[in-house]
Parts: sequence; C-alpha cells; structure tokens
Amino acid sequence: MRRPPTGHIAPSEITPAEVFLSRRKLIAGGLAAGALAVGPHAILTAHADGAPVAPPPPEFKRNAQYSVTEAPNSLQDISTYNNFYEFGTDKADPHENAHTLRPRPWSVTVAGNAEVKGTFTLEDILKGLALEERVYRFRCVEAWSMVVPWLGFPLASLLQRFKPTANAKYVEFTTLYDPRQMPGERYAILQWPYVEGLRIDEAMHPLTILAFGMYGRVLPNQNGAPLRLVVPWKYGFKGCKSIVAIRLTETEPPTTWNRAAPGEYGFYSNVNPDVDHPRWSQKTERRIGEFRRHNTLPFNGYGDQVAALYAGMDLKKYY
Ligand SMILES: Nc1nc2c(c(=O)[nH]1)N[C@H]1C(S)=C(S)[C@@H](COP(=O)(O)O)O[C@H]1N2
Ligand SMILES: [Mo]
Repeated sequence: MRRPPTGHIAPSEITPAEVFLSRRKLIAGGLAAGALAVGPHAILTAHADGAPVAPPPPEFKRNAQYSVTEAPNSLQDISTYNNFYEFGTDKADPHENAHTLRPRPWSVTVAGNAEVKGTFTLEDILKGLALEERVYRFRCVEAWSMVVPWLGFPLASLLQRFKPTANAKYVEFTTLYDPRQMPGERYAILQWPYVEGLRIDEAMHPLTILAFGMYGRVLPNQNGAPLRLVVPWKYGFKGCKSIVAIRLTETEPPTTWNRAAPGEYGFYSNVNPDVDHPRWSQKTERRIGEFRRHNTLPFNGYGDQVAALYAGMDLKKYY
C-alpha cells in the first residue's frame, strides 16, 4: 500500500544520482538537460515515508568488504538530524535551511605539495571514479550514532591523481565560504570557513571516502552536498562538508573544532571509549531511532583495520 509521504524532504534534495550522472552523459552528447526533467512525483514515491528506498542502481555496487551488516538508519533520520553549523546549530536547522546551498555547478581547488594542482569541476573530479555504496557506522562526538549507506569513492583514488610530493604529510579540507548560501557564516559561532585535516596515511587509508551520495542518490544539501569527507573510525566532525578545497601540507593543518576548544577536540579525534570528553562520557552512544544505548567501540569498531596507523602513539595524549 502506498501512503502519502509524511516527511519534509523536498524533491530537490533527492535527485537520484543516476539522473545527475546520466544528465552529464547527455550534456556531453549534446542533448538538452531539460529533456531529462523528472517529475517530483516520481522521485517522492521512491522515498515515501522516508523508508529505505529501492536498491541502488546497478552501476553502484555495494562494497561488502567495507560495509557493516547493521541496518542503516532511515533516509529520514539521516537527512533531518544533522550538524552543519553553516545552517544553524539545532539538529533540525540544516534540513530546514540548507536549500540556499547551490551544490551545482561546483568546483574543488587542489593546492599545496602536489604535482598536479588547479581547480576542477565536480564532473572532472568524478570522472573515471567508480562509485561504491559503503554502509558505515557514524559516531558523533556528542555520543549519538547512526548507520549510513554512503555512495562515494576512496579519497586515495582521487589524491593519487594529483601526485602528492614527498612533502605532503597532511591533507586539509575546506568547506565553502559564502554567507549568502550559508547564512550561519554571518555569525561568529565558529571560525569560518570550516576546515578539517588528516594525516596523509589516514587520508590514503581505503576506509576513507569522499561521499557524493547516500541511499543511491546524490547527497541532500544538509548532509554536505555535493562532496563531503567520511572517516568512519573518527568522530563525525572530521567529516568536512561541501568541500571546495583540498590542500596537501607539510605541517598539521589547523582544524575548526580544535581551534574553537583545544581541550575538548584534538586533531586525531579517533573514536575512543576510554577518553571521555571533558563534559561527558564517550563509553556509550545513543543510536538514533533506537532506545537502547550501544557500547562505543575503539575506533568505532574499525580497529582491526586502522589501529596499526597509530602504533606506538599515546592516544590519550593524541586524542
Ligand atoms: N562544514 C561543516 N562540516 C561539518 C559540520 C559543520 O558544522 N560544518 N559538522 C560536523 C559534525 S559535528 C558532524 S557529527 C557531521 C554530521 O554529518 P551529518 O549531518 O551528515 O550526519 O558533520 C561534520 N561536518
Ligand atoms: Mo558531531
């Protein structure tokens, strides 16, 4: 039985990824983009009630090796309970306000210690990259968690194209700065633009992805369209949204939350139940949509795959 959609997800937020991608093909082939207009009705019925949608289209294979088997949160949960301070500090604000972001056309500037640098369109970035679905655990430093079926590609496969030099020890990511599109940037709640960083080996790790979509569709604006970082063994704030610049640096880049509160948020931000936040415990987490709390796992459950990156490091000091 089909029920009317109860969510508030605007059709513009859920352009099917296949429509975006095939539109590119058509434009390349000289056809008008308008020929592919998809009615809001067709899109909404696919997401009625915010329930998990149809399986991803065949060109996006799920990467089982890098996916957890836990049930994903609903699209409704993932797209209405957000942190994106550029659109307000309440969890519901980004969903309500992020319609002012224009994720297309978009470009990303690559700079720093790399042989190949410059400004690339989103289409250039995506060209030749195989999109994969990866179901990852997501743990916010505020002690809530979700399971998200991202659609993306390993960051390493993109970085390799830019041929990082031997001096590229870290990677810095920067969010768009445009107060007209991101009204929260008019207020000094954080130092804008939002910046985050990884050590180069963390950036090159096969679990680190740039996400372009979720649930087989392009990202809703509030989740960081059109391209955002996802590092599943770290707290969610490492996942810089709406990225416009990637810089390969020799020294550890400053990061937004570390600048705002250095005693609370470190550069590494690895999920660690044994290092409490100064104001709350990190031992357990509330899975959004459930009542029972889960125990938080070291490295968010990805320890087998990533603990070696930190061999010999005191993770209480480098939190
Ligand atoms: N530019 C930017 N990126 C950001 C944030 C932000 O406020 N601005 N919030 C971070 C935090 S604290 C979290 S938990 C995740 C939330 O991602 P989600 O809304 O897709 O769940 O985004 C991270 N990336
Ligand atoms: Mo977060």
